[in-house]
Amino acid sequence: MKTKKLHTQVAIIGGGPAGLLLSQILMRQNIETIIIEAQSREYVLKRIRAGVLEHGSVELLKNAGVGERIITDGIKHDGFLISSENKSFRIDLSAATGKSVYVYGQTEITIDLYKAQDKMKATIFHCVKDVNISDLNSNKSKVQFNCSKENYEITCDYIAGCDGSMGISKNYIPKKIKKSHIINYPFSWLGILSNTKPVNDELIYASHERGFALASMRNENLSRYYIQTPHTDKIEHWPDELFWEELCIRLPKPYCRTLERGKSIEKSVTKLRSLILEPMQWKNLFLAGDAAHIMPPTGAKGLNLAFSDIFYLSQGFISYYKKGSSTKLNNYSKVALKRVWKTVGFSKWMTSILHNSNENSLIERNLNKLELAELKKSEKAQKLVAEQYVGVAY
Ligand code: RFL
Ligand code: PHB
Repeated sequence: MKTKKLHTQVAIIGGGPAGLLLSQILMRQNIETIIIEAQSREYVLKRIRAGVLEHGSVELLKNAGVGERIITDGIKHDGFLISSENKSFRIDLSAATGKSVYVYGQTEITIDLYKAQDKMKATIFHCVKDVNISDLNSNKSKVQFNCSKENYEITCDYIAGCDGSMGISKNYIPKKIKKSHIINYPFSWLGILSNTKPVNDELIYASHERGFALASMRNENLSRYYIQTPHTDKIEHWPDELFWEELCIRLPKPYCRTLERGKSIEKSVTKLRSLILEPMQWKNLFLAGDAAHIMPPTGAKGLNLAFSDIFYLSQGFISYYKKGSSTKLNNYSKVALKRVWKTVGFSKWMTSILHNSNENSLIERNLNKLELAELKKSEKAQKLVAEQYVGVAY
């Protein structure tokens, strides 16, 4: 079979939010890109994932020409609730930081990005297979793949590995220089989406002796709820009625009373873990987003970190192609990792303090309760949480 040859400046592996946003920012600067994505577009657009956008992510998306619907259809949140021992207190984001976050689903962001990319006539291959990277050391790096039974070869200046936690890009960072830092938490999140009115107009992060629960939303008639479950639990163990019962127990009483229950339209289980890969660059290959790091969802940081990576990486490419300077590209891994590490601590803290499992000793549970009681009283501690939640400045 003859191989079809293509050329571009930046080849992007992965058409999730990180890859799409990178292509969007670069194309607006007349830098050529080609995206290859393992799944169909329908599949990518069906995934229900992140819900909270940091202030910086909203600004970045607006500057990339894809912020319009965040403002019209997203919901601005100036604070959120934490509950412990069935009583809640509020973290006032805007009073503490002057900033807010937006609740706007990753699914919607991906729709906006695909629309914008289509408008710019971006080249995007879907359902690609057998992706292979080579010649990372030369000025003609290669990405080979198969799509609709045709073999392709892209030669390019650079490759962006935006292929998420199951991608292949990270395998091309040589073992002898790659470091992986991993925390496996002893629990999962069971999440449901339902066509019901959200139980509160702000998110509720609930710590309870039976385990953590989160009340979130997508819009005024679409709720997103999560409960902590053991790794051994499967979706089949949690019919809707049982889920609502358990959620009700874990939420503070007044919310349990008003909780609207309905049929779930999506149900999924996620194992919680942290993973950080270092470095995020090898020769002409740059990793971004979940391809380089995974955060537990408690701090709502995964997508936001993917976007801050793309901010730094796009600045690097723009500086190289427009000013001939490689400095920002050479510093990409160092600069991006600095922000990643700042976020790891917050995500780990949020996860540890709010969850409860059999593996926690009584000492740990009591210390968590005490720390939450202190947080409730201390404006200074709340300010620190608020600053992290709205996002560390780029
Ligand atoms: P993605 O979204 O996984 O996209 C990677 C894409 O690469 C494709 N791919 C390949 N393509 C070509 N060749 C290959 N060999 C390929 N292998 C894979 C995949 O099909 C896919 O389309 O990674 P990206 O772009 O880095 O985006 C990261 C975010 O998706 C992720 O960090 C967030 O969803 C995490 N997350 C949250 N982040 C937040 O900032 N705020 C939140 O509120 C939040 N909540 C969540 C979350 C993640 C969750 N789950 C399901 C893990 C809640 C949950 C429950
Ligand atoms: C969500 O709405 O999916 C969501 C919100 C906040 C989180 C995690 C997930 O911390």
